[in-house]
Amino acid sequence: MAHQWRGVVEEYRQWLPVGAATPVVTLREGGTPLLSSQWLSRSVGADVWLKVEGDNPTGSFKDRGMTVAMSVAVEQGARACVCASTGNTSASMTAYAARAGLRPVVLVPHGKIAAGKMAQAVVHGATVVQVRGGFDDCLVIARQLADRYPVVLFNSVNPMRIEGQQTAAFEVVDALGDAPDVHVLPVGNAGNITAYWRGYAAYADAGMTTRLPRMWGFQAAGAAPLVTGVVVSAPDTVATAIRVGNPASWASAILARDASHGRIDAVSDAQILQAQHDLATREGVFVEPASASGVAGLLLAARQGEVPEEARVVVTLTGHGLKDTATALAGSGSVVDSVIDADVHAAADAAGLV
Ligand code: AN7
Repeated sequence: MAHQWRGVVEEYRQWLPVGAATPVVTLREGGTPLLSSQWLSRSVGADVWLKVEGDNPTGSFKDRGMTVAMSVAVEQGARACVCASTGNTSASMTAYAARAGLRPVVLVPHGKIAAGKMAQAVVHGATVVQVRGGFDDCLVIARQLADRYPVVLFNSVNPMRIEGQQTAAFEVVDALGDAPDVHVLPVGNAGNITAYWRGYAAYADAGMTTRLPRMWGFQAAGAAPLVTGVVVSAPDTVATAIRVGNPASWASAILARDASHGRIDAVSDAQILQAQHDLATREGVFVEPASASGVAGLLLAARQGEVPEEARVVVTLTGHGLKDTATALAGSGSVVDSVIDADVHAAADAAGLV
């Protein structure tokens, strides 16, 4: 039989805290494309690659951590799971919970998660609780529920999540033959920048790479506590996935930034939406707004003259554009350009071919 990618636990078992007896709960996540970007390479004067994490089973990078966290939770006898989420963690946790037979409970900020993500949690059978508040309020409650009731917490404060998310860094190195010079990604609750840094460090320690990348994280300007150094009490951005005012992995994100001689900066909503549009029209890659913030940040750094010439740069695109079509289509006016009778001449006319 032809080879099939086995999912990150089997592909990277030796690097992960799973044992021979751990029942592997997988949707064959990981193994995502690393695409060369001609557009960005030309724009910033470097060798730019896109790690397309929207191609994971539930449409975001969260699946990498979820397979490890769910497998370990099942091994330990968990019956129910809970998370706070801006949408992707809940989409992923509920899918893996369905596969494992656990009962999923999700806490989301009322009215502030994209419709596609909400649909995923509902369809996978979750109990969805909308909280009047933001993600940070949801996370406080999720922690308290896990402390007081028989339910396991699946946010990235669960260390198994970070363990699994390291595999994205492993895949980048396995594809390129070494670590890049710069790794760029969006930052919200700051679990992923933590995970990539640990992944690169683990590979470097084992002699799998000759260098460590600079970690460049980008937050949305209205939700940029790691840039300003203070908690944002009312974060706001069109990129709802990274609408976080008090990141759980604050300290480890700062560590990744400083140890790598990197940076964490902010990009505006307008820059995020422009980058989303450009990725879709120039590269054929449709990402959700949060996922475009790394690209917006790389372009910003290039305008500031801070992208090293000829550097090899990898940008993580964290989630799929189909999760939030409302935001993608807002501002594009009518969805269709014209409506005609079923007639080839009318079609040619409408298409501007005559
Ligand atoms: C598309 O789903 O936190 O800095 O609850 O969905 O590791 O938080 C999502 C985060 C970037 C930020 N891009 O990653 C959640 C959640 C997308 C995301 C991030 C998220 P972290």
